Amino acid sequence: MESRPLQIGITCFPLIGGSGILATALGTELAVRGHEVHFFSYAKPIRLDLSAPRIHFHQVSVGQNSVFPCPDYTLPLAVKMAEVGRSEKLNIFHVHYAVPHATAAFLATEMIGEGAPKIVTTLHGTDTTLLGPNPQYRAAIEHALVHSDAVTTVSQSLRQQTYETFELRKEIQVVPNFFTPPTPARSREEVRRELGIGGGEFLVVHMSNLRPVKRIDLLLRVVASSGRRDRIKLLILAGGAFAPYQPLVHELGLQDRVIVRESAAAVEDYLPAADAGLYTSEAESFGLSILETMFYAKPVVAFRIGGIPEVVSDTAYLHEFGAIEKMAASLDALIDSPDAARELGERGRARAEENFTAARIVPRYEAVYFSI
Ligand code: GMT
Repeated sequence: MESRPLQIGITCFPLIGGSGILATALGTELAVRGHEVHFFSYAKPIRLDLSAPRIHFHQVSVGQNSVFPCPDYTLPLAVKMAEVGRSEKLNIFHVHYAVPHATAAFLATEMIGEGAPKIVTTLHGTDTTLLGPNPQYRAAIEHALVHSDAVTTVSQSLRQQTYETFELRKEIQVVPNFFTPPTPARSREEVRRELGIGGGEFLVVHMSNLRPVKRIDLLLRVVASSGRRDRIKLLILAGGAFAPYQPLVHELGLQDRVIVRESAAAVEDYLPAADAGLYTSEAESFGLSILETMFYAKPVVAFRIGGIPEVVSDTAYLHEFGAIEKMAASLDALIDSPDAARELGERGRARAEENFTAARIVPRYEAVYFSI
């Protein structure tokens, strides 16, 4: 494979959410490998270290011009990408999410004209699953994909769904997500003390942005259905507001079982402190949080949906969507058999380290760049 340094523009959402986290990790790794990496977003991506060599950030202001009745992001983003694309002689625009990023990349390349960067679009889920079927967006997404030089998805499942959703006569490559577990800053004991976890209590962790697709209602119902609910503490590392779910916490009598940490909690501190991970999404193209949980050797219980089986294979307890009682029984089994739980967690870690490291995945993105 060719290996000269490239000038790469990465456009992503900056908030807590799988796609932005993955895009940030990818850009960071690419810079370590000698590429110049330019990030475009309306705010600094949450895990981006601006002091790292070869990392640049171009903030895009949301258009609030008084002549427009509504704010606009796509055009200012396209203009910024065109400006930097031209001045820095970018080779690649790698956009995460078709809407609006691939559309902005298309406009930017039209503005630049000859020698414009090639466009790589990575689909993370919502473009296909939520926006794809929506007639207000469908044609725009399809246009952006058709005009991308390469399209990737984060799982086979999302690739298949994308072909079923759009009229695409081009190859979609699957490049799975990766994760590099940071070293914890605090010990397991310290974190469990902070959380008030008593001896004999079993700490179940859930990390997500709490969007409706994460089915926090089912998450709470699984814990409420457990035969060992009085031994469980559920730690929710929330990338969104938890307040809307408080009434259900009370209805299920889980007030003293649920602990919430909102905003950018240090997952590398909380995951080692946990005993298992619980994920109840109704759709998940990959499940980056599940992969993060596996990297810290914590056994996972989840629904068998979307790309999750590709991530965990046989290293987790998977159940048909909605099978709350069975999920609760799996949690109980983990609580009752610490050795089996440890073994399952270790197998998850081995699978994660074998398949989903930066060393394995980043060269696959580089290969996509050089192929176009
Ligand atoms: O749902 C989220 O957590 C956020 C969302 C995003 O786009 O930021 O996540 C999607 O991309 C992640 C990274 O590829 C995947 O791990 C998630 O499975 C995917 N979410 C859904 O498909 C619902």
